[in-house]
Amino acid sequence: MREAPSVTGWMREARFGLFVHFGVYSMAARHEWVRSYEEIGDAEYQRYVDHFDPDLFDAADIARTARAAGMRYVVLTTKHHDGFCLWDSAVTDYTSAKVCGRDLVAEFVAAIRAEGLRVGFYHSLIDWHHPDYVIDGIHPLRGAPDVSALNSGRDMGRYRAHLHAQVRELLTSYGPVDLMFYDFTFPWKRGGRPGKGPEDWDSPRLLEMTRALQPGIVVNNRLGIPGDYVTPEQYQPDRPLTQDGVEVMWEACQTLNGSWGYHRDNLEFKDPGDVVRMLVQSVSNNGNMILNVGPDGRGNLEPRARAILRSVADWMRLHARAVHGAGPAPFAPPAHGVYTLRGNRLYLHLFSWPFKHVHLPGLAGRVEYAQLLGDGSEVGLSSLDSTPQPHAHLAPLPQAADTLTLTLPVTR
Ligand code: FHN
Repeated sequence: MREAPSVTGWMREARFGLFVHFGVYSMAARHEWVRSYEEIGDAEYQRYVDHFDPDLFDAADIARTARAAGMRYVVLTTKHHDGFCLWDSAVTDYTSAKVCGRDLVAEFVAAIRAEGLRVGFYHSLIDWHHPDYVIDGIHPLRGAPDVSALNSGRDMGRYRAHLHAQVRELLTSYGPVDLMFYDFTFPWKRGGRPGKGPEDWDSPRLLEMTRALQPGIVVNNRLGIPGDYVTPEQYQPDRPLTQDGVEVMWEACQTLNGSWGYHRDNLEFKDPGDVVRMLVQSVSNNGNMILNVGPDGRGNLEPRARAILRSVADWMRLHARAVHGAGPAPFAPPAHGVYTLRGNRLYLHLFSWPFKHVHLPGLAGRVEYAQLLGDGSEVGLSSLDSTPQPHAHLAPLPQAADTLTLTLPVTR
């Protein structure tokens, strides 16, 4: 795993990104894998394509929402597993440009750059629509005969050429691209599904082309060969991640409600406190978090997602300095929180408020000044002593995961 300079240069500074899963599956409004889960054939799936009209897809709105929430990069699904492309590809008509006259990738790139954010492309290596893709997701019409008959005459070599051609289009048509999120490689059989190995994509050549076309780009690890960062999926590492004893950059990718694509009837959303705790926990372990939104069937950011991002924005407006450019601290945090460190400022993110005082193991006498980050109010050092101060009583936390700023003496 190599750590390209661009990773330390901006990803560590950014710490927080927005993932956007949008496509014709958003109209099914029940999962981006709907075509596979419900074994929908091409002809039946065409109804979503034929009625695709993202009139409320507003990339500028997405960019503003991301920046307000403290997100410094945004990653858009250029094509998900169903093969439908959000850009004007020359190698297929299965695109938003052909269906509704809009190159949504072009709109996205312009808006994200205008907001001063970094551009990321998600690109699925899988393509259930392409006539030569044979690995999985080829579902006959319900009740149709033998699948192998469907696969006859398919040529993965032709599919690889198509895949590389589309990546070349994306990396040569929209100016500088900061991040590429390829998805996904899984070389082992699972649940009767065939594996997807790096040889299926010719990953080494695809990675070489990616870097040649976009020299500063950061690439994830889902080509099935080492990239610039690893991508824990919907879980939070509880320590910095290493490979062969070397620390690697990681980015936890998280959903708001367990679904990447818009899911109308899924009501189990994380609350803003969950998001904030996951974010600072990522940073405290030297990682990033990318949080997903799934615009609805018209391309609109649904109200439930907007409300959560607005609350996260309120928290980040007061606490961004404890996230952007921050990282792990060389101290063991107290049980009810995590530390992030930036310069000589140690940030203690308290997830629950201790009844009487805050234990700061190993910091007794080393804290020069302490304040609540949210309102800058001083916190008496006596409350922070590592020895219990029966009289010390800190004000109750105004909100979940508020943060004490403990300014350590500047090392002389
Ligand atoms: O199958 C996809 C899934 O739909 C989604 O795009 C996630 C995002 O990380 N990636 C794959 C599952 O790991």
